Amino acid sequence: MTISDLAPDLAPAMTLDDERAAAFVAGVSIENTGLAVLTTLRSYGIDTIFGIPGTHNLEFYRHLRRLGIRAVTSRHEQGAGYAADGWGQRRGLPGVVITTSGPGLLNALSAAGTAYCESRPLILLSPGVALGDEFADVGTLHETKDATGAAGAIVEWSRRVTTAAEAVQAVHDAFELFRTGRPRPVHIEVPLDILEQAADVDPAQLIARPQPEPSSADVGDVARAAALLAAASRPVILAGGGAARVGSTLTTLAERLGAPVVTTLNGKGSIPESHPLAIGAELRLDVAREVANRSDVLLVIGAKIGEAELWGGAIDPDGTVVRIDVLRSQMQKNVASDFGLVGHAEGVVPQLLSALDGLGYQPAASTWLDLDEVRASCAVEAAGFSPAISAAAADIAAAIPAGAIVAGDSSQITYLGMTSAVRQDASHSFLYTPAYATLGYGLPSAIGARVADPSTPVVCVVGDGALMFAVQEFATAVEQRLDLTVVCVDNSGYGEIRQNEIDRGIDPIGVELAQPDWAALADAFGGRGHRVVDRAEVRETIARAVANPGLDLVHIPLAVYRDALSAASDLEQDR
Ligand SMILES: Cc1ncc(C[n+]2csc(CCOP(=O)(O)OP(=O)(O)O)c2C)c(N)n1
Ligand SMILES: [Mg+2]
Repeated sequence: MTISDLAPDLAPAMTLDDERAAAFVAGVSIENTGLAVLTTLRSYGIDTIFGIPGTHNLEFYRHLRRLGIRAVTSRHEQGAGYAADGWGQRRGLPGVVITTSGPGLLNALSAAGTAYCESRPLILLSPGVALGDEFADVGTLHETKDATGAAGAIVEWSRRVTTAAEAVQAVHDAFELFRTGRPRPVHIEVPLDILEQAADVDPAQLIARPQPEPSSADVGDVARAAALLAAASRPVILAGGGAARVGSTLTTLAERLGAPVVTTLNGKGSIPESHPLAIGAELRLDVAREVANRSDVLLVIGAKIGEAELWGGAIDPDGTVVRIDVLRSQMQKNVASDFGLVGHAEGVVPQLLSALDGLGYQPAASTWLDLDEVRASCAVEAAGFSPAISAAAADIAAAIPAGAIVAGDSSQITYLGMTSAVRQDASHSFLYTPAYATLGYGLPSAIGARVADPSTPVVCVVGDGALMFAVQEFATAVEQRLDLTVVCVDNSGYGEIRQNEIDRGIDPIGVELAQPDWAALADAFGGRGHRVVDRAEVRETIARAVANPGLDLVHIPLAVYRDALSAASDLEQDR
């Protein structure tokens, strides 16, 4: 971080680490609280914000250019929240959303709910009514009964500050939470009068505070866990979102133990899925759960293992369950554990490796079961849910370049198709919201990822229903000149819900939906639309769309895969 990052026009080449930094900030006049908050965010590395300007938040927007912060204007605040999520996952920083008061903030709350449920850091920054105007009910612009209370019901904490110093402190507290606790969203509300006032704050307070190293677990607990793992004959690792930043030591641990690794959907790619020990993000499949259930020691790393992972049944092995989590309160969540290691996975996994070395543990020569067979059985089981979706996903995955970021949504093409069909070798390269499952996530998260990481191809693969929840964000993608490919798998409506209705004996209602001319729609936004009329064209069309700069949309009517369906009942299910 250099001062020039903070204020490029003012001081080109100083680093924040030296004394001149303090001298520099001491000389900065902090025009208002908006500048104080944004300078603090900038010093933590935030160089992009997502949001929509409005009458009340302009004293945040005023300073963005000066601080070298890019403003990405979404076309609805929910999209800003999801773009911030995609950006944050790629950057390893919290995404930041700036909304206006009242409705702007409320529009972002589904994204905040997602961040809470999926344990992702996110900062919502909004103005609020002036001090003393709380609950006034006098009809001021955007007046909301209790905006902080509304946000507070969704996020980890929502703080209505009363001074500039409190606002700055809230930013520091947010980063401390993200680093030391379970990463979850926060909301900082700055009352309008405070936002506009000269900030009475020591400029030195605007500099990012040192971030603590990832926490490690109690050494005695680690030794005990290492002894259990060393003695295991059927070890298995189950890695969740909390393992996403462990890096290659997770693979090293798996190799050392000869342990197959299965991940949750948020943990997808935490071990490269091309690795011989990787089963994939397949917990919802009986075959993968059975591997976990046959283990004599199951090491669960940073995973809550929510309902989306356990469609098919429970994880309840006869052997010992050892669990690593940053919070002790998570140790019994959804899977009972015998032994907990409290600490960050990035800290504890290396500790386990050292402890195994300390025991003189001889690395396993091989793993204890045939993982080629397991992967093949997973593929058969996954295809059984819907042959048409599976066939489509296989074609789409084959056309996506290796290393691309794939964004999904709460559509069958994601959870019945792409989760299995696409194998990711890195964390945070499969953007999805498995637990909160909000429609409208895929497109904006893909936009945020591309803003954060312009050198990695991004392909968003979503259903027609999901895309319509966020279709206005095509404008954002075009305006930001992003190179992005969107694949819309169109089954003429809410296929999953239609099936749910049929399963409950309800004559389908509200689920068969008129479709726009999707390709023409992409053209209308300034992108390029591609129509697929035969399944033989799918791979080549997607490859062409990916190669083409700018926004491309490939429309695939699922009907072109009907020939992949073996029975009339399946055809009915998949339309
Ligand atoms: C915000 C929101 N509203 C409603 C739902 C309920 N829902 C879950 S799946 C689904 C259908 C999604 O349609 P599409 O993306 O086309 O996927 P398909 O089921 O057709 O594969 C709906 C309406 C939801 N998940 N999120
Ligand atoms: Mg659909």
